[in-house]
Amino acid sequence: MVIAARGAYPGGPIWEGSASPPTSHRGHSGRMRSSLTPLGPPVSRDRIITSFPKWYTPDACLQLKEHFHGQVSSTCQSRNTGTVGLRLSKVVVVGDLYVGKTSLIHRFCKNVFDRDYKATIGVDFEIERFEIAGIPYSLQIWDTAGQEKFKCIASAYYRGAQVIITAFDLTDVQTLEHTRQWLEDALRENEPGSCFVFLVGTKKDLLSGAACEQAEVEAVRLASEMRAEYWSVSAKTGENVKAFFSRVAALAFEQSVLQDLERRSSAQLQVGDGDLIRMEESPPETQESKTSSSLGCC
Ligand SMILES: Nc1nc2c(ncn2[C@@H]2O[C@H](COP(=O)(O)OP(=O)(O)O)[C@@H](O)[C@H]2O)c(=O)[nH]1
Ligand SMILES: [Mg+2]
Repeated sequence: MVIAARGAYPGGPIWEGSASPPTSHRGHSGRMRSSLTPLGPPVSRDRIITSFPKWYTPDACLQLKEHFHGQVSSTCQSRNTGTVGLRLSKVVVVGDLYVGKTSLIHRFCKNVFDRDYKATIGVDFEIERFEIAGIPYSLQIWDTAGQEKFKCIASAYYRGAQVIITAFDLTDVQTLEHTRQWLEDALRENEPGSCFVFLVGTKKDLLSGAACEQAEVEAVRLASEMRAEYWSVSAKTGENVKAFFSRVAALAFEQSVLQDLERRSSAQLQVGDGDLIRMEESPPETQESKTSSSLGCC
């Protein structure tokens, strides 16, 4: 598999991790252009998130909070989210062939379910723009290129992911058993503890309510072991698809804002430390002038 990468576009968004945009992007040039421009067209109404989206089941969820972190809310209100609005957060979708990964992405991004959709050829991603708590935010959702057939995906696919979605077919228990291995492969390419993990059971429409509940028991147990949040969805009917991706976006957004705040405060601390050392070394009468000149540099 070849992932074409030419690095960040000048003036474009900041690419999280080592994820770089492919140079040619099949069929999405219009979408790319708008998402690369911070002042692009307004996001569609159903991509506007104002309150924290809820989990699917409290038995396997990443957090039970119903509101944005207080610090995140106030940062968003004061529009002080730094570079968060310019970033693309990388989301990778993994799982066995035919579990419905491409269908899930297509349902969310294009609101279609195409039964005859051909197996994915070549690496592909979709960019979905959101507005969360008043701040623009984009997910870059990567689909595999059919390499999952060989149980081997190039490491560049996983690298720099903020979110890992492991998908399995609710009607095929073997695909659930394989999710642990997919997750291991994806985590190996990322910093420990840096990714949100989701376990998603697909094709919910093929099961009765009772059969779905039964399949979910084992899936929820495994999700807890994997420290993943569990969701059952149907790309065919669209059930839970939007709610699921809204949850992904909100969790990733909140983490991005908090990380940005942390980065900025530690940068300020470093500046402060430097001043402190200089102040100790300086004779008392020059302290003030040194402090103001060093702050002026920054
Ligand atoms: N009934 C049903 N079929 C689905 C659903 N999602 C995918 N499929 C079908 O499952 C097959 C594999 O889907 P695809 O998205 O190509 O799987 P991928 O290989 O994981 O990307 C296709 O025939 C899809 O039409 C779903 O939610 N419900
Ligand atoms: Mg596919």
